[in-house]
Amino acid sequence: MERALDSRLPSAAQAPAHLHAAMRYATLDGGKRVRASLVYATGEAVGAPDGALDAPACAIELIHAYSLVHDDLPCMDDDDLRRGKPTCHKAFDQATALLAGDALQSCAFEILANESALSAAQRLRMIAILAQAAGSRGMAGGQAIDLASGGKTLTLPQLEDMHRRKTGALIHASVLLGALARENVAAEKLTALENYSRAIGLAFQITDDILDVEGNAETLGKKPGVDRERGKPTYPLLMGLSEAKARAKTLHAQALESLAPLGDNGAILAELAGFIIERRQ
Ligand code: GRG
Repeated sequence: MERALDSRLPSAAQAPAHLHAAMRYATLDGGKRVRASLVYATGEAVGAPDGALDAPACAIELIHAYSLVHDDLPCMDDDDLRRGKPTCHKAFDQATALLAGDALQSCAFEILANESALSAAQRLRMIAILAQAAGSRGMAGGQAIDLASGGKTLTLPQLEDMHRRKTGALIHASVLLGALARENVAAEKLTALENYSRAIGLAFQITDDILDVEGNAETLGKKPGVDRERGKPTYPLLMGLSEAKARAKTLHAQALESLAPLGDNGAILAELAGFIIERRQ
C-alpha cells in the first residue's frame, strides 16, 4: 500500500513542492489502512486480478486522508495530532492543509480515471460510487450533520444515519470497489458484500466511540473528551457503554453471517471484521 501510494502521489520535488510535500505527509507512513485492506480482501474474495486492486485501494485511502486533513482543521475538529504526529495544518499551515485535502481528493479520481488495469466501464462505475460515498449524501454530508449536531440530542436512528454517511459510506465503497475490480461478480455475492460492509461500517464507529470513552482517544490523535465537551452524541452516551458493546458484537456476528455465500474466500474479510470491531486503538 505504501509503495502503491508513494508511486501515485506527486513527488515532493515537483512544483508546487510545498503542497506536494503536505499531500505526502498526510497520506504516507501512518494509518491502519483498514479501507485499503477491505479493497484488497474483497478483490481477493471475488477473484479480481491482483494488478486491478492498487488503484481503487489508493483512491479510497486518498479520500480518507483528505477527510482527516480537513476534519483536523480548526474550523472542524481542531486537532493537533493525527496518526501520532502533528496534524497537517500544524506541520504546514492551514491554507496548505486545506489545499492538500482538495488535491488529495482530485488525485483519487485521477488515479481511477487513468488506471489501465481496469476497463473503462469499471473505472466509470468506481468513480461514480466513490464520488457518491465522499459527497454530500455520503461522507461530507455526514460530517455536515455531525457539525450541526453539537449540543443537540439525536435519536439512535439519527445517530446511525449520520455515521452511515460519515464513516460507513467510505467503508461500503471500499468493499464495492474491491468487488468491482472483477467483472461480472454474481449478484448474490454482491448483496452479501453489501450487507457485510454495512455491518462493519456501523460497528467501526461504535467501536471508535467506545474507545473514546475508554480513554484511547489520544492514540487516535484526538483531543480526549472533545466530543463530550461539545455535547456531541455518541453510542455509549445514547445507549450506555455495555449496550454499545453488545451492539458492536451483534453487528460483528451479522457481518460474519453475511459472508456465508463467499465460503472460504471470505476468510480474510471475516478476520478484518474482527480487527475493526475488536481493535484496542
Ligand atoms: C471533512 C469532508 C470531511 C469529512 C470528515 C471521516 C470524517 C469525515 C472525519 C473523521 C473523524 C473521525 C476521527 C471519525 C472517527 C472514525 C474515523 C473515521 C477514524 C479514523 O479512521 P481510521 O481509524 O484512521 O481508519 P487511520 O489513521 O487508521 O487511517
